[in-house]
Amino acid sequence: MKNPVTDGVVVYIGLGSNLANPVEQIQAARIAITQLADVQELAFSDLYRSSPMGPQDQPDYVNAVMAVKTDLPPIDLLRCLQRIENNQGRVRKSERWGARTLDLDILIYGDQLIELPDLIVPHVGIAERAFVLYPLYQIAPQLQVPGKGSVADLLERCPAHELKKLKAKG
Ligand code: 5RY
Ligand code: CA
Ligand code: CA
Ligand code: CA
Repeated sequence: MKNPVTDGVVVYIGLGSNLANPVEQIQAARIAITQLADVQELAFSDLYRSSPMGPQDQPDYVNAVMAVKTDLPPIDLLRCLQRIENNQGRVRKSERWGARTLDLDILIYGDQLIELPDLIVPHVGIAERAFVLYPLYQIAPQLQVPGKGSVADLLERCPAHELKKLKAKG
């Protein structure tokens, strides 16, 4: 029998959407992730709206971060998250970093450094993205990002980018 206190790895997942009612997309993704077997929700940040980083010719994003505990290996978890993206109507376009109904990123997987063809963890953009660091700091202010330092220090050094808190997650 598995012990929920001692078994599994703590994983931080970034959620983002800027199409087809982003708030509802994020809420639906939260439910879908929590309903995965072998994944339990530990914490969920508020929702934040911000202008797009990267290509600017797209709608504002809504972002959040959740902490889960899981027994799934990183690649298995990635495949589950990609299936949820697809189920919520994500369409791959030729333009890099274009608008999407749902983007789910594994930000941090325990204390692991992962460099697989499909998966780099900690997430490559984590230190430069206020839309990741702010909600991450909200749910894990003491967290150390493997190989990169504390979330608090990363946030202090992150280029300013205005985030608007949307609503309590309820
Ligand atoms: C930069 C380039 C590409 C930052 C830079 C991306 C989101 C990036 C986004 C999101 C917001 C993207 C990846 N310099 N902007 N841009 N939220 N994703 N606000 O989730 F993030 S594309
Ligand atoms: Ca579950
Ligand atoms: Ca992303
Ligand atoms: Ca992604």
